[in-house]
Amino acid sequence: MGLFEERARRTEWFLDARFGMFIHWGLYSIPARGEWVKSAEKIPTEVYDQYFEEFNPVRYNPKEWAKLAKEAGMKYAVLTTKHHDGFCLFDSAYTDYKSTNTKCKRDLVKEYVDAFREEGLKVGFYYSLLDWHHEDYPHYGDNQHPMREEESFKGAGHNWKNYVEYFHNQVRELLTNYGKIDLMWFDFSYENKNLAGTEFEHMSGETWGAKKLITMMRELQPDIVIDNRLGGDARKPEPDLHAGDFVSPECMMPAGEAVDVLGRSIPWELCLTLNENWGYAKNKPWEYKTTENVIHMLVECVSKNGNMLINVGPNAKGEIPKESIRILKEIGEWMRVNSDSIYGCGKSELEKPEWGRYTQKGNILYAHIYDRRVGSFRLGGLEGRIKKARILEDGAEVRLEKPWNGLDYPKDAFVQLEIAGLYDEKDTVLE
Ligand code: FUL
Repeated sequence: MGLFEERARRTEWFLDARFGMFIHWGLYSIPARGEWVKSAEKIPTEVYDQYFEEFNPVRYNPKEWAKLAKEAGMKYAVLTTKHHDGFCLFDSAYTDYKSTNTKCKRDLVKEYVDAFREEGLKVGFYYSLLDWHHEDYPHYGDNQHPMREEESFKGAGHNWKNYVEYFHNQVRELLTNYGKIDLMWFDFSYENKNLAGTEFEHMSGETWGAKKLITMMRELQPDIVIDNRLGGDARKPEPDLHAGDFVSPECMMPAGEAVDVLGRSIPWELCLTLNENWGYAKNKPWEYKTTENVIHMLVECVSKNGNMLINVGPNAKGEIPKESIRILKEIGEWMRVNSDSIYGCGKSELEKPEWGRYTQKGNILYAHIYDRRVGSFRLGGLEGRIKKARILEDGAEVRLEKPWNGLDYPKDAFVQLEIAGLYDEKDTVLE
């Protein structure tokens, strides 16, 4: 089996799931100014370490998080096991900078894995390739490591090999000590955007020892789905070993589906914040996206063959912000009656309609009508092809007006239409 086929096999559940929860949590939940705070505010390590001394999330109850994710209709989750600040939420043998050494003394990752698994969700790990705590990681822009762009990335005074060994060891721990792990979300970000166009712009798989890493990962967890942030080209007909199983656009809706050079669909996932930050910040209610907006983005992703990973940033006590909970519960209400139009669905060959989006599963077309004020719609390209139309939420018949296949759609009802029996069994070509 070629890499392309293997990827298709591995990502089957992922593509079916379509919707997941991202969780950004760590020491930065204490300053509550986002997960980049150490670098953004140039906080020296001794000062930042005060948060390490203090960290004690007494209300951390991942069972509640898992219930919420499930209620929202999410099928998987991804937790930051280590973000850029280097703090580990798991009991690593390779560092003291870990949750088990804080006041709480808990392996937060273990509890997360157990809780989410128990709710029947797939579990994923986020792991940052950056590390502002490790002495061999040459970083740029904070007080201790002022910008030294003239140095090679491997930087004088930093033993890059040691760092690579360190993080490979941690990945091994993560994929050995917690049972079956479904997804690995590596992250790399430029600490200084001025690096664009310099020799540091493109971190190659070689930088991360990616070949060796992926080989080890596949031995430990043959079916694990891995993102694309280790570098490598996923668009090649035979993708690089470390190119990853899916593309990971961030907070920016792609114009269309992701395809390789042969035009074949590549799995992708949009990760998105509910507010302005990934890590906890004291966001004002008006800084949150509306529920309707998030649902539209989910539909948009699916209509382009993509997934959506919605972020929550629990606070220092271990709680997901109330505003995020409210939005997720509202999404859950929508998913309860409309999830057939999401799970296992993908792009329709029909053109994007003006009134909303289509998603499709086999010969069932889901018309997501956004504009609540209009009572009837003309469905271009479907003349004579619709056998019946029903409202997904309540199964109510939608009147079809021949010969145009216009739909007499009830006003003010924000629901999805399920148009079943779109074409004959053999007739799979849409005009
Ligand atoms: C970025 C990171 O720098 C952000 O902090 C966040 O984790 C996001 C998902 O990826 O690259």
